[in-house]
Amino acid sequence: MTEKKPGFFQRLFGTPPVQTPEQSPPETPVTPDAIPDIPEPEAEPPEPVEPAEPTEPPPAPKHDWPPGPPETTPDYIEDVEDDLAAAPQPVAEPEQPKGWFARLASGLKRSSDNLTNSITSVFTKRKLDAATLDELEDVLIQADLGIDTAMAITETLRRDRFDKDVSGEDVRAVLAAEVEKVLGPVAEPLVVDSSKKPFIILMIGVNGSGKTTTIGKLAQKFAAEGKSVMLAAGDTFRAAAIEQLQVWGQRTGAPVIAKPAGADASGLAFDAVTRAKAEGRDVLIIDTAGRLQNRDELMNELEKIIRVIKKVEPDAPHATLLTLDATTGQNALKQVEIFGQRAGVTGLVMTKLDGTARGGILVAIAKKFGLPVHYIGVGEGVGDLEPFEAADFARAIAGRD
Ligand SMILES: Nc1nc2c(ncn2[C@@H]2O[C@H](COP(=O)(O)OP(=O)(O)OP(=O)(O)O)[C@@H](O)[C@H]2O)c(=O)[nH]1
Ligand SMILES: [Mg+2]
Repeated sequence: MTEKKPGFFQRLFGTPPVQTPEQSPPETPVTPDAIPDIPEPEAEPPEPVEPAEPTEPPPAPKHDWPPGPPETTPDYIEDVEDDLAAAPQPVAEPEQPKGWFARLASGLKRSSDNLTNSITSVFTKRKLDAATLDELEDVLIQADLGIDTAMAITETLRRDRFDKDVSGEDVRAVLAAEVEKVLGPVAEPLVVDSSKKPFIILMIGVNGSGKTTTIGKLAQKFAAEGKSVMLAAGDTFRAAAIEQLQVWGQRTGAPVIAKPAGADASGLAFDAVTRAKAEGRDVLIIDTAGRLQNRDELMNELEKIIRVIKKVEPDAPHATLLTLDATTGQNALKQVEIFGQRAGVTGLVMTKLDGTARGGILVAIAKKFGLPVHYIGVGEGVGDLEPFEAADFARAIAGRD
C-alpha cells in the first residue's frame, strides 16, 4: 500500500478538531472555500471495481440548503465554538501511523486531558472527603459523562476510599471501570443478517454529522467482506450530496442509485429498494439529507421515506443508523431522543472522535438510551471507522494507556 493517510496524525493529534463549525456546521452552510467543489475529487480518476484503500475521502459537498426558514445557530454549535476558542492550539507533531488504540487515544486526548488534568488538580495530596467528592462530581459532569455516571464514580470512591489518600491515578482507574461498565452493554457489532436480501441500512442524522462519509466507509468494509453493496443517494436536495455519494460508490465499487437533485427522496428510496432486491444485493445503504431533529417538516419527510421503504420490504429498514458528531456535546442527547422517536433508530455511529474534547457524551448517551453503538469514526479516510469497543474507549478517555 502506498503511504497511509498523509497528514492523518497531524489531523488527529496535532491540530484542533478537523470539523470546525465553519467547515460543516450541522445547520449552517459550509463555506465555499472551506471545502473543495465536487466533482473534482483529488487526482484519482474514478476506478470502477478496485476498492484498494483510497487514501483520501471524497470532498464533502457545498451545502445548498433546501428552502425553509433560516435557522438560528443551535446551542451546541455555540458550545463547540466556545470549546474551540478556549482550546489551546496544540503544536503539530509529525507522527508515524499507529495502532488502533493509539489512534483512539490520540483522538480522545483532548477529552481525556481535560478530564485527567481536572482530576489531578482535585486530588493533589488530598484525603478523600465530601468536598473533594463534590468537586470531582462537577468535573465529571462538565466532561459530559452525565450525572448518573458521575455519581456512580463518586459513590464508588466514597464507599471504598473515604478518608483515605487517593491519587489521580486511583480515580482514573475507577473512572475507566465505571465508563466501561456503562459502555460494555451497548458495544454491539452491526450484524448484517444474510437472510435479508438486501439488508437495508438507512443512515440518518443532523447536517454534517458524517452520514455520507460513514456510508462510504461501511461500503468499503462490506465490499472487503465479499458482500455486494448498493448505495442510494437519498439526499436529493443537493447535487453535490449526490455526487459525493457517487464518488464513494466509484471508490468502493458499489453502484449508486441516484436521481437528479430535487427529486422526491422517498421515491428514490423506493426505486433503490426495488432495484437492490431485483439484483439480489446483499446490502443496500440509503443516504438521507441532514436534518435538525426539531425541523418537523423534515422529520415528517424522514418518516415518509421509511413508510415507502416498508411498502417494498415490510421489515425494513433492517438497521436505522444515527450518526452523531462527537464534537456536538449535549445536543447529541436530544438528537438520539427525537430521531429515536421519529425514525426508530436501531444503532449509533459516533463520528469525529479524532480530536474532540467532548467524547464523554457517548457515556451519557449510552446510559440514557442503551442503544447499540456499532462504530466510531476517527478520521475522514475510508479506513477510519472502527467497531466500537467499550474497554478501549474507557481506557482512552480515562487517559490510561
Ligand atoms: N475528522 C473527521 N471528520 C469526519 C469524520 N466523519 C466525517 N467527517 C467529515 O465531516 C464532514 C461532513 O461529513 P459528511 O459525511 O458529508 O456528513 P453528512 O452527515 O453526510 O452531511 P450532510 O449530508 O451535509 O448532512 C466531511 O468533511 C467529512 O469528511 C470523522 O470521523 N472524523
Ligand atoms: Mg451527506
